[in-house]
Amino acid sequence: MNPQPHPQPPTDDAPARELSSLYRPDSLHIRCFIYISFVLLALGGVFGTLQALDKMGVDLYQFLPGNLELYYMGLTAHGVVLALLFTGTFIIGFLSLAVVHGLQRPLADRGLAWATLAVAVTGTVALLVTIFRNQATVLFTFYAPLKAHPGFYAGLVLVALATWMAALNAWLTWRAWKRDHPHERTPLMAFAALCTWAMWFLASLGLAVALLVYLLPWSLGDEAQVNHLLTRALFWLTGHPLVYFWLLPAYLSWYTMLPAQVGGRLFSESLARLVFLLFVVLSTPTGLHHMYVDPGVAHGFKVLHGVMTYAVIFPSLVTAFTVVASVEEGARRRGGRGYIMWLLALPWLSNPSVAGQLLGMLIFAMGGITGLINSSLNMNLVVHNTLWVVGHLHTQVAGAVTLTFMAISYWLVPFLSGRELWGRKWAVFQVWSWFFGTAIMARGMHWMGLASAPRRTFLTYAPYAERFSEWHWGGVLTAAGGVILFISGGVFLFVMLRTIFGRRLAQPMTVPEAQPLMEPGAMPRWLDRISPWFALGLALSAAAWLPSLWRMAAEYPTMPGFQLW
Ligand code: HAS
Ligand code: CU
Repeated sequence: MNPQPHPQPPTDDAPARELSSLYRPDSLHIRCFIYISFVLLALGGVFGTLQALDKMGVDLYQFLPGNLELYYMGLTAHGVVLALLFTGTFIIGFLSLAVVHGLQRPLADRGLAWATLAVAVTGTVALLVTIFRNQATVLFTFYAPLKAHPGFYAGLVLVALATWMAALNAWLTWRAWKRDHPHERTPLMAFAALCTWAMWFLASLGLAVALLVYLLPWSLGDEAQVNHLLTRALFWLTGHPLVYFWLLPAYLSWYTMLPAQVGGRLFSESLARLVFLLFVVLSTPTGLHHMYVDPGVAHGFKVLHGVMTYAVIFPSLVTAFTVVASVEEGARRRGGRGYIMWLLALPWLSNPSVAGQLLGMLIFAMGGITGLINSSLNMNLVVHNTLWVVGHLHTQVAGAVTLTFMAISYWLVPFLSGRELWGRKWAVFQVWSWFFGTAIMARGMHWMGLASAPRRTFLTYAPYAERFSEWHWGGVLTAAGGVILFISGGVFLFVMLRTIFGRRLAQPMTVPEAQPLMEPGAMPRWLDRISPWFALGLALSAAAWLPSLWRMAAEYPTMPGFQLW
């Protein structure tokens, strides 16, 4: 494999094909998704700060009016709005752009694209209304037998449907492209987006069954009882791969965009494709690692899912190698030298889009290690249901994923809106403060979790809390990190607002797109096909889940629902 000559000199703002009329048909609805995601980020973030302060014994809820004073309602809002809605809306917008740019054609069905937006907004409104009317304080995992208003489950159905509609549009666009280019390989950026959609479609079948067959009819009163173990398992069938649905768009950026942004090339396109395909196969047969301590789940299946979880770590380890190698190549082209000192040649302080993604990767490596600990069957017994898990999830989804989404926004919003990025220095401050805020908050949470502090608990008024003096400094760090994140999130939204309503760009921008270092022709054909891998993923998931689900459905007792609020 010969390295290809690199046509352009290294720059911070990556070169790419310039075809602005290409994006015009889809630009508005993509922008709608991205801007809605920002509003949701602001809404969900406020509750996060209040929760972080509670860990230090500070209760700001008491000053809020109406239902907003309710901790567990706020916790539900925080999880649903950030983990499900902010991520979902940003991802639909961003993956749509990746498909359009990757295939160099507008989305196949513009009507479907607008219908996707309408369905997503309707679902979001249904969720927000039921949560804020305090009719759905069931947290973002909505475990039965906690019973929410039917509008809550209907909202979830609509949001899931919107993701399927976006996936369908991506697939229709690819099919039309394939008709015109029967012998060409799918360009990597589009391929990565399509793999993400394929993985998510397979994964979300569990959620669809849980909602449509069990939870919605039960909340409507058609069924008096619910099988809570079965619906919880169905939730985790989707719930674990859901985290990869958040992660893979970040990977898409790290693989196909970031190398160009640092003036380098993608180390290996074959490895990149293999990573995305392995996520299609391995993401779904893993979710019982969230139920290691649950009774009623056969031990052998817990072990199997544990082993499969270790298998799905492999593509992330490959990513650590491939992406860092690509970034290193860029750094060396910028004059970086030495084994480690090349890192200094990266634009840590001048390019917020690059710095944010690099910092996201750094924090992701830390969260990956805590993920390894969680997935070990016996270690999990120590950390399950403690604040440790909350520390882990914040390094991953608040750290790696959200920071990467913010970093992407620093070029994406100017690109889509045709406006100059306002306040580059503020943006640099923002990504660094988000990094430190997440790291400090997660440090506090891990610390408290190891000292047995429970998750999902209003600790300020927990009568036992004051007996645990080891929680004190962990709580202070958690609160301090939460406040830093609040400030950083505010700066992000301010920069975005000033950008959206700011000065027009002097020159049109382009989408950063990394060229491969190795000859693309050397890539084997089997790395260009998704359907055999999808079939393998389906078979593995069926083997890993169906016997357990069958037993739960047949043998586990059902019970009526209740409301704790
Ligand atoms: Fe997790 C719980 C295991 C990844 C999110 N996880 C959660 C929950 C969430 C979540 C939200 O096995 C809580 C759910 C709830 O409410 O109950 N997780 C794992 C494992 C991985 C993992 C093994 N999680 C994620 C990702 C998330 C996420 C990604 C969101 C985006 N997780 C668990 C388990 C539980 C769990 C158990 C249940 C715990 C319990 O008891 O409840 C792996 O996929 C992680 C692999 C990642 C790596 C890191 C690779 C590093 C890279 C960066 C390279 C950069 C470097 C720096 C080295 C191995 C790719 C170079 C620097 C430069 C600047 C150049
Ligand atoms: Cu998981």
